[in-house]
Amino acid sequence: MIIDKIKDLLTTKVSRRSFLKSSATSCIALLGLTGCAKEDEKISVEVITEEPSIIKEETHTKIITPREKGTISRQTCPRNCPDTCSIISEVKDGRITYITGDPTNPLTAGGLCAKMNHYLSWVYHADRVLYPMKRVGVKGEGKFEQITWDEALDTIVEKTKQSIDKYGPETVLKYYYSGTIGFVQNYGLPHAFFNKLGASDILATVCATTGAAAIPYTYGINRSINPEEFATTKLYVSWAVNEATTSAHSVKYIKQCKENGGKVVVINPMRTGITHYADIFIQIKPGTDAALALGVINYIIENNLQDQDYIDAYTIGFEELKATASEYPLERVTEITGVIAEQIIEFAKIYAKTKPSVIKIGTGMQRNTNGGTIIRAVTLLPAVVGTVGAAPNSGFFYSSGGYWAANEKAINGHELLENPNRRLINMNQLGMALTGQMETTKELPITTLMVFNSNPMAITQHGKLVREGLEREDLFTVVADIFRTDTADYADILLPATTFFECEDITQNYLGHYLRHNTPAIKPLGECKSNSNMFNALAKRMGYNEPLFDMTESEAVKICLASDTFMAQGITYDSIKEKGWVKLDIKTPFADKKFPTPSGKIEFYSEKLKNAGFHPVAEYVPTAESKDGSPDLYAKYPLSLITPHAKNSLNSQMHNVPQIQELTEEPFVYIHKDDATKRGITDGDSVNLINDRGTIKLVAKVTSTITKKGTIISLSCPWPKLSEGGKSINEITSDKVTDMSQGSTYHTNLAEVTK
Ligand SMILES: Nc1nc2c(c(=O)[nH]1)N[C@H]1C(S)=C(S)[C@@H](COP(=O)(O)OP(=O)(O)OC[C@H]3O[C@@H](n4cnc5c(=O)[nH]c(N)nc54)[C@H](O)[C@@H]3O)O[C@H]1N2
Ligand SMILES: Nc1nc2c(c(=O)[nH]1)N[C@H]1C(S)=C(S)[C@@H](COP(=O)(O)OP(=O)(O)OC[C@H]3O[C@@H](n4cnc5c(=O)[nH]c(N)nc54)[C@H](O)[C@@H]3O)O[C@H]1N2
Ligand code: SF4
Ligand SMILES: [Mo]
Repeated sequence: MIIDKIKDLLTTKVSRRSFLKSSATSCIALLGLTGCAKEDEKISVEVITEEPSIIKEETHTKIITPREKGTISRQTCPRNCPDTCSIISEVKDGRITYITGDPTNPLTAGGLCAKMNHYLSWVYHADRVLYPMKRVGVKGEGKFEQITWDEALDTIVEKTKQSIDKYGPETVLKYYYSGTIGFVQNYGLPHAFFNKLGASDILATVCATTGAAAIPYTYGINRSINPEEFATTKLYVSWAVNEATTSAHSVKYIKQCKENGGKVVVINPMRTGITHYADIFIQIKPGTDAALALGVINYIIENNLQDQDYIDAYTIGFEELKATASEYPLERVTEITGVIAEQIIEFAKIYAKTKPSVIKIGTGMQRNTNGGTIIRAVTLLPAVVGTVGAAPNSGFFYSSGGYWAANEKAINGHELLENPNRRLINMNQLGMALTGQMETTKELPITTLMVFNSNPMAITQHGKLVREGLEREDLFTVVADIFRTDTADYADILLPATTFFECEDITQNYLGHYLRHNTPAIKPLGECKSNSNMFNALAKRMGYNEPLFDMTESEAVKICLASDTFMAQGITYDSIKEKGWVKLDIKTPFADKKFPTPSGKIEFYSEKLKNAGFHPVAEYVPTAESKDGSPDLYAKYPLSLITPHAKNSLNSQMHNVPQIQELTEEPFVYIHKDDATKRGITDGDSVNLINDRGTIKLVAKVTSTITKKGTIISLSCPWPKLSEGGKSINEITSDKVTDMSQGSTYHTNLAEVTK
């Protein structure tokens, strides 16, 4: 029986190799009900040929071959990806037979990225969780049995109420992040249930809050230029970002910039795809960018290359900046950053003299214990050369998230929350919280954990502690997911979530100015429910009867659209549903040179920063795990480990899709040839990556260009159960938090590699 087959698949623990084999055969076995994309349905792809080889693999345009047409509908890729592609899908006999990027949308024009070209194999994956399940094996073993929705909801209600009776509602912890990032299915309706319940919330600082906290000290508010303008700028600085991997559609604008005679500078410890275009590649030591920024500012000021008219008119604190920057002469900056003086000078000159220019402030450098001070230092540069607000293609880009305008607060039930001071658990320290090591969990333990839109066993730092927490027999865990992830293996109740092809939503880019709608292409598979529908069902089973809990997805979308911004631009439900997307009218940021800082000017010197306990201008602070920051630890673990995102996966998603498995190598670590030789390691060796948080096994990739001596790189976030020894990179990453906003520090790790 097919259902037995699915159960079989759901009850076995798999190694990566056996998984590969089993997925391939189970796809064939299960075609028809769950089904994978059939061979003959595979979409032919034509690679954009003029792209350089490393980028060639990223975006694809499809050759649309003549075929029998089905029903067309429009979706939006809701992964946590800046591009938020518009998608067109075709359905025949209730089944999606074809997908493509919407060619009418300028930003995502046509092609989906290499990974999401395989969306059909994801939707119709044989291993999808299609029914509610209850755990029948030990925690983590992955043995489940199908149950009804009634039984699932009743069990959750009973267990949750028992916990609440004993400890109060804050014993329940909601854990979510960005599995899907629509306003309804992520930021909106699911939260109403937790607000009504009064559950502990998470401090959702895993991604980019550190930079978002730092920028306002300088400019008062986060306002980035339109990224489509990268194409017309004269100098594009890629600072701690890996565009070709993490935002495939921004590459075309950088390419156009080059074709228009513009220059490109890359500042990154890792040689990224975009380095192909770089006029200058500054391969910096991780966590040292504040020193580089201050050194460049010092060189500019010493050589009188700054835009003094702009500085006089629109900034305060220039004298303090000058004095602070003078503490960063070339020799000192070279010593800290590992960047030679000639390169610092070359960059300073080109940056001061080329206008317009744009710094793309990436999220990489902020994921360090000193991340806030780094971003603050980098934000000072555009003001020194007077680029902010000067033109549409001038200044900086951090994120378009500052322009998000949906009305999701009207559907998240915040008004139902009785205790606005409910406990907040930093999501970066889930392991500490679940094991009672966090101060606020010592007296009041977490006894019920409800996870949706997240896979903490793969994505959360210090995985060993997370696992210990999830293994607790007195913890009742509910996981809602599309697949039986590592986290799901620890669930007492596993709830089947829909994909975005099966529910409705709206989204906005964090790269660009587009609002997009997502129409369900097909009915939910099996007994899957969208996040909004499942948490509403749970709320009603708890006895909550507020109207919010009867709200449909369409009603929720309509409320989200009823925001002042959207209404002022004449956007209606019907219009966005029909076209799928609309470009918002957003003006050039800071064109009026008004900055909502305390002084109303750009603040080189910030009293606010000083009051928050930081250097009022900027400074270089060593990271908590580095030669200067922790010499003893460095003596034991002399390699700096950074763990950026991977090309063929989206955080922990797509790793289990057969075609992606074929594309992806075993989890590996890049190590410089000198570091490898010193340790007797050769390319392809199986090695241990070790620090005080644990040990994982990886394959060594020996390189002389991708990383420099002293820095090792391993990509995030493979499924532990598809990795050697059942552990992946986040087993050993740091759960310390950043200086501003208590964000994640995935790149602040010292480690050692042994054969
Ligand atoms: N294919 C793919 N795309 C993705 C994702 C994915 O997992 N896969 N994830 C999505 C998500 S959630 C996000 S937040 C974005 C992130 O998008 P990006 O910011 O582009 O990605 P990251 O990989 O986090 O880091 C960017 C770069 O920072 C560099 N870096 C690390 N430490 C430092 C440092 O101290 N200084 C400097 N100068 N550079 C440093 C890394 O080498 C890396 O190349 O990507 C999104 N897009
Ligand atoms: N080492 C290291 N770790 C990192 C990072 C790094 O740079 N280095 N980056 C971090 C960053 S920036 C981020 S944003 C986080 C991302 O962390 P997460 O948001 O947890 O990442 P995802 O893997 O995208 O999604 C988690 C799960 O959501 C499920 N999902 C997808 N759609 C739905 C849905 O509609 N409903 C439900 N219920 N589930 C759904 C997916 O199947 C997946 O298992 O990872 C972080 N982890
Ligand atoms: S992951 Fe990003 S680039 Fe790929 S299809 Fe989705 S939005 Fe587009
Ligand atoms: Mo992220």
